[in-house]
Formats: sequence, C-alpha cells, structure tokens
Amino acid sequence: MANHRLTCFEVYNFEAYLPSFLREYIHGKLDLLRVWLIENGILADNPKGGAESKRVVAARDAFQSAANDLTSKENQLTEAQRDLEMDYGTDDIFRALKGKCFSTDSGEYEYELCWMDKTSQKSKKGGGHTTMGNYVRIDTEMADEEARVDGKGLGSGPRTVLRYDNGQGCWNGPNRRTDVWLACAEKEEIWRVSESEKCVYRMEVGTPAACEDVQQPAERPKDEL
Ligand code: MAN
Repeated sequence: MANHRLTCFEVYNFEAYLPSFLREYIHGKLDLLRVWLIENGILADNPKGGAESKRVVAARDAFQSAANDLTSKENQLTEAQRDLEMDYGTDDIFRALKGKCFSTDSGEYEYELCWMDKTSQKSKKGGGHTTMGNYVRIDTEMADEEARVDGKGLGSGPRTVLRYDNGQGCWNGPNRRTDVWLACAEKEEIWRVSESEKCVYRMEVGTPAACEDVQQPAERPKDEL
C-alpha cells in the first residue's frame, strides 16, 4: 500500500500556494509544530557535520515569522492612526472620496486632483507628473464672485477650501501648494486652475460633496474617539 504521509518538506512546499497574508502565519505555526515534534521525540533532530540542529533553525524561523508579522501589524497601526488624525470634514463627508482622482486639460498642462491625497500637473510636452501639494486640512473661506452663466463658478458665500501643501520644490522658490476651492455641482469637475504666484495654485472644483451647507470650522463637532 502506498505511504501517504507528508514529509515536512512537502508541508513547507504547500505554503507557496497560500495567499501572502496566510503564508507568514502558517509558516510560523509550522515552525512551532516542528519544534514541538522534535522536543517530543517524534521528529529526529540530527545536525550533520557542524550544521545547526533542525530545532534551532526552526526556532529561528518561527521567531523571524513572528517578527515579520509584528512589523506588518505595526505598519498597519501607524497607517490607521494617521488616518484617524486626518481631517475628512463634517460627518467625514470626504472620507469616501479619498484617493479618487480626476483631471482636466488647461493650457500647457493636464491637472489632476486626487481627493484628500494630492494635486499634480503634467506638461503636454512630455515628462512626468509634478506634485502640486499633498492634502493637509479643510478650511472655510469667503468667495465673492459674480455668478456665471454656465453655473461653473464659486459664486459668493462661505466655501470649503482643501489645502494641499508641501508639493514638489519650485526652482528658486518654495514647495508647490494648492488651494482647492469647492462649490456645489451635479458632477465632479475641475472648472479652472490658476497660478496666482509662482508655484502657488488655485483649483476651482464643482462637486456634489460641497452641496451641504458649509459650516465654519468652529461649528464642526469634534470627532469622537
Ligand atoms: C513648472 C510648472 C509651473 C511653474 C514652473 C516654475 O514649469 O510647475 O507651474 O511655474 O515650473 O519653475
């Protein structure tokens, strides 16, 4: 009759078929099992010619797995803590939009806005993206403009302004930054982009996310932990 017992070697090979998040976990557990089998005399621990014993190798492997697992969990925690500190506006209204991007052609450049992430420009003549700022916070400012016939304007009244700071350094100047002014519109659209002074940009953007009444920052309830 054929012998169907799996050797440790075969068990280890199985890990290649596992999704990565499971692989580390299973790997650590298998190592612990191996140490246990050796300690209980079920598996031979026979170092050959000065090589380390299987038990030491397996124990070190198990430690390394646990350490890797810890590092990845610590990274996840840091990421979650950073996210908690982020300003997503009243009722976290901008949280769902995070990372979503859209762009527009304007003059020499294509401009892109990624919600709560970054703004960037790309020259139509070639080359890569230049970051025009990374999202920092939400402010409220007063707009005072004539209404436009096509409705694609800020109009007048308190408007939400998303601050994107600390973008790519400007030659002989500061790091690029962008103020993204929002006004209520049926669909998301970058209406216009201007560079008020060198490397200081202003985007005017229509979005359904700005259709709620704009509250002054002081009125915003503090996030509860
Ligand atoms: C690039 C662009 C412009 C900017 C200049 C400054 O051409 O980022 O918007 O004014 O650099 O050197």
